[in-house]
Amino acid sequence: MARLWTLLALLGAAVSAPLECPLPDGPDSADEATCGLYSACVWEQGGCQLADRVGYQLLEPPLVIHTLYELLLGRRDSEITMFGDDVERLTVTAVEYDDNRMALTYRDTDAARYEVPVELDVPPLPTPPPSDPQYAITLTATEAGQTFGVQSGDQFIEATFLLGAADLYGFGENNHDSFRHDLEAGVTWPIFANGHMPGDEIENSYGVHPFFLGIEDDPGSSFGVLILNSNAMEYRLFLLDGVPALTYRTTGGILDLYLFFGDSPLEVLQQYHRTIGLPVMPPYWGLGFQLCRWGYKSVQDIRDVRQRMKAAQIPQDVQWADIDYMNGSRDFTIDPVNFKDLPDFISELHEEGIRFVPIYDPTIAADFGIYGPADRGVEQDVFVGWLNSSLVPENQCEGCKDYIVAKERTSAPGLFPNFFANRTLQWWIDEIRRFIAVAGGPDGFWIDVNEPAAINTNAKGGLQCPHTPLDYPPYPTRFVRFAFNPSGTVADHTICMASVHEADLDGATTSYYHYDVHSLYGWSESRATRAAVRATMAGRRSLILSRSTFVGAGRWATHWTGDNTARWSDMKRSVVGILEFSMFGFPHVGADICGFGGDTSEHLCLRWMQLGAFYPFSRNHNAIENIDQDPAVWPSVAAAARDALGLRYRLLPYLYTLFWRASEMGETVTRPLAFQFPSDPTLRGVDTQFLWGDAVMVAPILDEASMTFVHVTFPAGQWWDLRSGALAYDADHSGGVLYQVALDEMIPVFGRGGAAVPTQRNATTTAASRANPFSLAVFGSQATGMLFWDDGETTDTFKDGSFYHCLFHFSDNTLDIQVTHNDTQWMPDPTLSEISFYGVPSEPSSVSADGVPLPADSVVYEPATGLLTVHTQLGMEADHRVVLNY
Ligand code: MIG
Repeated sequence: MARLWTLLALLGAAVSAPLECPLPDGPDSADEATCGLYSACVWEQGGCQLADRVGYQLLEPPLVIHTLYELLLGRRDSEITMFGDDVERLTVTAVEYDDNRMALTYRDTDAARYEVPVELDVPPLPTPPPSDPQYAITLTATEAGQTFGVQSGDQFIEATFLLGAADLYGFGENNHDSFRHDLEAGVTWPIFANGHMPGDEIENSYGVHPFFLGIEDDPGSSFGVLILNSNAMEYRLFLLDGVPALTYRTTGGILDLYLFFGDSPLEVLQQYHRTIGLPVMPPYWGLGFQLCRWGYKSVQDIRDVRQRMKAAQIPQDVQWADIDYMNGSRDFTIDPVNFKDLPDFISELHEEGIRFVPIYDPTIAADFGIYGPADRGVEQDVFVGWLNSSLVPENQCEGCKDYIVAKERTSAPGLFPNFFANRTLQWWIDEIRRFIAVAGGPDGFWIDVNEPAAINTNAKGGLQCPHTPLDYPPYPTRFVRFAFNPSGTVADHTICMASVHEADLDGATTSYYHYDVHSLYGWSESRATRAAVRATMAGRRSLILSRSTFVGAGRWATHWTGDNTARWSDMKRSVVGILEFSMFGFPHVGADICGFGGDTSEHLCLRWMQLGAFYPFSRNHNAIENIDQDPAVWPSVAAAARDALGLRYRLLPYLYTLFWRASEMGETVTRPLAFQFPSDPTLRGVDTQFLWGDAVMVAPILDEASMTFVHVTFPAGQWWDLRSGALAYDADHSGGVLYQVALDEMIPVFGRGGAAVPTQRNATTTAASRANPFSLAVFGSQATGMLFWDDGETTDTFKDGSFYHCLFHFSDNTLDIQVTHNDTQWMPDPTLSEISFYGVPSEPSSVSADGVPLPADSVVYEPATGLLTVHTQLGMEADHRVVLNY
């Protein structure tokens, strides 16, 4: 049965509660005089509110052509306005794509406007009628004269929607304190790519993801909404007369909504990920532990750290290098003194089976004559330019032409590659190829500060943006009012909005104002860098880590949550960030373990290493001024890291299989309890624990006040403690258990009854662990699971069929291993050498494999826990049956 989900374009008359007028200086600036400046606002009951007659009304009866609905709207009262330049007529279209997806778009009927150049994977029109739609479009507005509370001016659009759910998640990138939105608090959050380090403020962060999800009811019926817009925007989720509502404001483009409906939050996310582009499959080594810091003084300095990691036997797969390795912070250069032997070091790492990933900033130093990338860039005209030459400042650097120039870290002023142009793409690929030739090949690319960041814009000593409406829009959003926007402008910490990107990537030639595509800078650089990987790395997956992201960039890049601080509160918030990015289609995501800014402490770092061992992207990273915090620094942290990363490395075959499912089917890897168990409303607010897939649950310690205990919430079912092998919880309802966890103990991690989880003996690199035989953990009396396995390195293995896949099924004391695909020419056939059955009530008289009883000493039963361990030698190229005989 189709569920009714109500998305109401606010009907002025239908809602009795007043809506706040969007005063440019914020609601706190409201006084009668200010309010009186806007004919769209009225001063009532001590507040500045939108007048009743704001909005649009239906001009003609709606047009319905099969799956397409079209409504023509006109302004309700053309005498009143907020900021002028109102769009006179709006065409609203609703399109039914299929059973789970529809779109709702508001366009200016009479003029083309900027639309986000990110292509979504939706069926071409006309679509056939959905057979079993999970939604219903009801046209209540059949009468001419019906009003719509959308305001649309040239640089300001506002709409308020009533939502059919109070459990709402998503929207970013913001540093939310909780995963579920607090509608009572009803905070207005800005969204716009911004390079400021996230703090405790209400601020917009690095990336832009105007996507949110609501869980409607107890069974878990859910919806998702993407508002495909890239201009500076803000949103407020709140209660309007007791009804969950969203007020959305943006400073340009159009209102372009994509709606997703499903029986569960996970189904909705799957629809969303399929639509925006499935996430990239990381290389296997990308799931290993990674170490970085800003402030390595030399190659020898990194070698020393590497030595102490080895001595402490802490797993490590990737060594990173920050801007320290560069000569004068210039991309594609190597410090000729302290990092002279970087190429040798990269080969040393490779010999050990360890990968190397260096950083790149987008800013290209204007050091003409001594710096090839800048010379070639100018020659090929690859940089972002001013809107027109009259805006070029008088002190423009020599040779900088009409390009926009701003300072980031480089000694010389910087130019900004325009990644929307094909010529820039060619130049970028060429520079990367040259660097690989010199350095001997980084394995991945860390593309930093691509909001893009610049220092002191519109403040003393920085780039000054001209007073045009692009840099000074009438409603600049809440962004300009947060404490760390010192200039109080939209271009704070970036380049001017009045600059231009020529674009010819997808054939059509056009040009975009930076104003419109600012938040796509990281997206476009991620795309260009992925193209460079394809062009230079011969079929290897590589790894691209991007700070700024936009809808769909998960197709190309991994994300980390940026410059956190070494505080317990930041560690706790990191779980929210990871859950949000897995909603946004970035399953490979992590936070800087032990904290980036500020000195960490032994205990914080210990608990953070344990949590971080379960970040999908697991990297310890630190800022330049701070004490060393690699896990080998303290014996206690080293021990904790060995244990936690040991478990991570054992679980990697399972984690890797989840990544395969994410990249092929749009599933999530890290999940909140609420999304996996949506029929239990008591789990909706849990954001201090998370799941890997549906089988493994991590309960980290996140508070200093409870440094040695954790209160674990268990969803209904059976859960086994992976540390002891004992049954931890068994009930048909959710519940809580308090765990004491001494500082030298591992945080609790659980396996879910019903799951069969492939594992592998751990080692200190994935190169080594991948060569070990497999194991299997079977939880409970009935369980299912699967393994996906390939060379871990080559692109498109699934598409090309060069992979291994099998299914595990356990019931009636019988485990079946069924091979579904086996093209393993690229590696020796995998072997299964150990099976752990959790929760076996009594010792079997014998265990047989393929009908042959195993020797008694291959079977170990622990009566105290019910854990039965079976040692086998099963070649995984063939099907097998293992039976517990009684
Ligand atoms: O202006 O490259 O978020 O991870 O260590 C700071 C130095 C630039 C910001 C990144 C951080 C990195 C730092 N970068």
